[in-house]
Amino acid sequence: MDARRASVLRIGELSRRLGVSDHVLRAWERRYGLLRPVRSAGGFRLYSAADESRVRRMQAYLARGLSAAEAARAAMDEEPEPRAGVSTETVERRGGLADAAGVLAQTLDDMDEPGAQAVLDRLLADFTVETVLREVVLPYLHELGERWERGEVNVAEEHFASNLLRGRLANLARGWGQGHGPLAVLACPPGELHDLPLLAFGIVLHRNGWRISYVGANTPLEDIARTAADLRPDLVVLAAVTPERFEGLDAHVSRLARIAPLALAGAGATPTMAQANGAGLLTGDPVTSAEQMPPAGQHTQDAR
Ligand code: B12
Repeated sequence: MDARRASVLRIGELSRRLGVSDHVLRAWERRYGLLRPVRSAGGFRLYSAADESRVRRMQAYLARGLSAAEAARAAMDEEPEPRAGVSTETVERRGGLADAAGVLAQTLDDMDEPGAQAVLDRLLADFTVETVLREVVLPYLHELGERWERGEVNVAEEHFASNLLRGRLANLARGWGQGHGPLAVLACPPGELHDLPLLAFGIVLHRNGWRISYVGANTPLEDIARTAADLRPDLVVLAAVTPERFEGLDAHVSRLARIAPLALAGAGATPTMAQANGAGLLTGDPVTSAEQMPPAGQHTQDAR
C-alpha cells in the first residue's frame, strides 16, 4: 500500500492495525477528541496517520498505568510541533490537502460519484486551482496509471475516475476562449487520447490571461496547421504520452512550427524531436509549465 492511501483509513482497518476495537476507538474519539476523522461524502469516517500515531501514544501511556483520560491528554499534548519556519496554518492546510487527496482517491476507488464531486468542491473552495491540479489531480492520475499497470485497478475503475476528473476539468475550462490575451491552440497528435494534462495546462494558462482554443485529442496535423494559419495563435502546443505519436510527422511538425510558435509537451516529446523541427519543449508538469509562460501582455516569442 502506498503512503497516500495508507494515510486514510476506515475505522475497521485502523482497529486492525492498532489492535483496539472500533467501539473503543469511537469512545476515545467521542470522550477525549483523540481521533479527528474527516468524512467522505458517502458518510465514512476516514482516519489519518496522525490519528494512528495519537492512539499509539495513548496505548503507551495506558501501558505505563495512566488512566484513559490522562493517557489521552498526554498523547494529545505530545503532538509533534510544526517545523520551524512553517506556520501552523500552513501545516494544517497541507494536512487538509493530503487528507482530501486521500479521500478523493478513496471515493474514486469506490466509484462514489457524489463523494468525489464533494471532495473536489471542498478542495477547490480551500485551495487554488493550481494547487488542486498540481498536488492532487495530476499525481492521482499518474498513480492511477501505475496501479492499472500493476493490475490493482481494472479498466472500468480507471475509466470511471478519468471520466469524472475530465468532467471537472472541462467545467473549469468553461469560458477559456474569452479575453484579450494571447491565444494558444492546444492539441494532441493523431492517435493520442490522453488529453487530461493538456486540459490542465490550458486551464492554468487561461488563469494567467491567455485565451485558449482547444482542439484536443487525436487531431491530424494538417488540420492543426490549417487552424493555426486561420487563427494566427501566439502559441501551439502539441502533447503526447509516447514518442511514437510523433513518428513520421517531422515534415508536418516543422511546417506547423513555421506557421506559429510551436511547443511540444508530454512524455512523448523529446528535445531532439523539438530541436529538429524548430519547436520549443515544455519540460515541466502542465501546471508549472503554464505558470512559466509569459503572462498576457509580454512578448509571446519568449514562450519558446
Ligand atoms: C487517464 C489515462 C488514460 C485515459 C485518457 C483519458 C484522457 N482523456 O486523457 C484513457 C482511458 C483514454 C487511456 C487510454 C490508454 N492508455 Co492511458 N493512462 C491514463 C493515465 C492513468 C493518466 C494520464 C494522465 O492524465 N496523467 C497525468 C499526467 C500529468 O502525468 P504524466 O502522464 O506522468 O505526465 C508527466 C509529463 O509527461 C508532463 N506532461 C504530460 N502531458 C503534458 C502536457 C503538457 C501541455 C505539459 C506542459 C506537460 C505534460 O507532466 C507530467 C509530470 O511532469 C496514465 C497514467 C500516467 N502515468 O499518467 C495512463 C497511461 C498514460 N496510459 C497508458 C496506456 C498504455 C494506455 C492505452 C494504450 C491502454 C490501452 N491498452 O488501451 C490507451 C491508449 C490510448 C491512446 N491511443 O492514446 C500508459 C502509457 C505507457 C506508455 N508510455 O506507453 C500509461 C502511462 C499507464 C501505464 N502506467 O502503463 N489512458
